[in-house]
Amino acid sequence: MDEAQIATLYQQARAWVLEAGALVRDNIHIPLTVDTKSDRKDLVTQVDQEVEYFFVDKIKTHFPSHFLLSEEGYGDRNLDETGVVWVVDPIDGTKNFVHQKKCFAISVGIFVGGIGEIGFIYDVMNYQLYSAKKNEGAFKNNRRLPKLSYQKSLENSLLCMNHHWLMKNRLVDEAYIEQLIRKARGTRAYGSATLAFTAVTEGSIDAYMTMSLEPWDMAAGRILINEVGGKLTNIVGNDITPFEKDSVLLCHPAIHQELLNHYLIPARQKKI
Ligand code: 2AM
Ligand code: CA
Repeated sequence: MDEAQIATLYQQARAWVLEAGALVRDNIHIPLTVDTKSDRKDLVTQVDQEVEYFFVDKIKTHFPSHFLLSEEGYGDRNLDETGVVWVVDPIDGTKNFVHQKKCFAISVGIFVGGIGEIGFIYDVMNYQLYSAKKNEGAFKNNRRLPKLSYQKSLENSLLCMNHHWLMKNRLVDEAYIEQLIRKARGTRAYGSATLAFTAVTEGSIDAYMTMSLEPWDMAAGRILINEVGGKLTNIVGNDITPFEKDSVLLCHPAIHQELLNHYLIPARQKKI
């Protein structure tokens, strides 16, 4: 795919993301049908399904040779990872969508031959569109986001993480996480993985860690974070494969090694 084709794809995807966001806002107060998936806390609504179907319909009509990997099951069962793959989360942060009607996002990442080329995360209720094209920078609406190249210490860092890290769990020893939280300036939890990715990209959060994300939770975000020089690995420091589930450590480059070597790797080893 050449530069002109990527540029056309970017414009088309951008228009669809904005259109899908407007549809969600128009319907934000309709009664929701809330179903559960894997367990009682894993929610899905008709809006998740309708937004996903919106993308399926658009992509299959305009780009019939492209593939789609998406959360609610309307995508392709067999992906050709060497082709063009759209990775879509129609609503990321469904619990926020249902309970709060804010702090959720539409996320679209486009990969060509396994390489992330285009990413969009749309904070729907705040009308904030984060976008990136590989090697052309990350943007928040029309403003280019600066590189994360300034000095940063863990003591001055704000971490995005949820309560699971401090509860007894199978992945890490909570005692190391307690030390980490004592060392950092503070913590936040947003309930939307994609909005945590945008927060690290724009430097309002310095590290985001989560025990498990699906490919659609991080597809667009990994393209954004690359453009500002952030670090993305799993919690033992390995690269994350684009179309697979993994744990996540996303952070400012200056604190990546310290987070891994002093806290996350020992916390993980204690459990193995
Ligand atoms: P979702 O709302 O699209 O399901 C909440 O902590 C964040 O983690 C949300 O971004 C949510 O995405 C995601 N999430 C929730 N359950 C998950 C699971 N079992 N595996 C991976 N990601 C999950
Ligand atoms: Ca979702």
